[in-house]
Amino acid sequence: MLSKTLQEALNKQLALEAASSQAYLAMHSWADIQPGLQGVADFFDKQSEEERVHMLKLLKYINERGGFAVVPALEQPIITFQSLKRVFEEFLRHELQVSESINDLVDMALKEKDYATYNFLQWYVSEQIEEERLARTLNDKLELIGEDKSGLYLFDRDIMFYRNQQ
Ligand code: OFO
Repeated sequence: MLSKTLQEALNKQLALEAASSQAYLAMHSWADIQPGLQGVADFFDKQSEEERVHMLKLLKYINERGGFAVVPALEQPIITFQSLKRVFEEFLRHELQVSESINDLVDMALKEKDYATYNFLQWYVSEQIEEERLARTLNDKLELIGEDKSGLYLFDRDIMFYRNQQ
């Protein structure tokens, strides 16, 4: 049975995963209406779906352990961006925030000696390593490309390839 504190903390994480899904859906929509960014649009569509899966995993786990998973209210994420670079900076910032929150949860589970939750969270720990690496790689690439149009063309063309490599 989950403690009240852990239940609340896991529900906060559930809300953060839902917020990630919304944030990436907004990035998808922004990219979708920019000329030539279909690859980026598809990338964020997939990222958004994946975050929903992360949220659902938490929902199932909280309920399975005798808690009550709370579906959060939707907040509007950032919907418009000055540049592609800003989108990916925001993507990295978001993933770093998620990693920090997962680490705090792991810490809490250990302190409470809730090894089932500790074990459950390991999946998220590994996932965050991959997500952070992907976000950093893409930011580095954009830094190199700068304003170079052919570089941006290749970035958009190959982005799904980088994602599938993770
Ligand atoms: Fe990438 O945020 Fe979920 O775990």
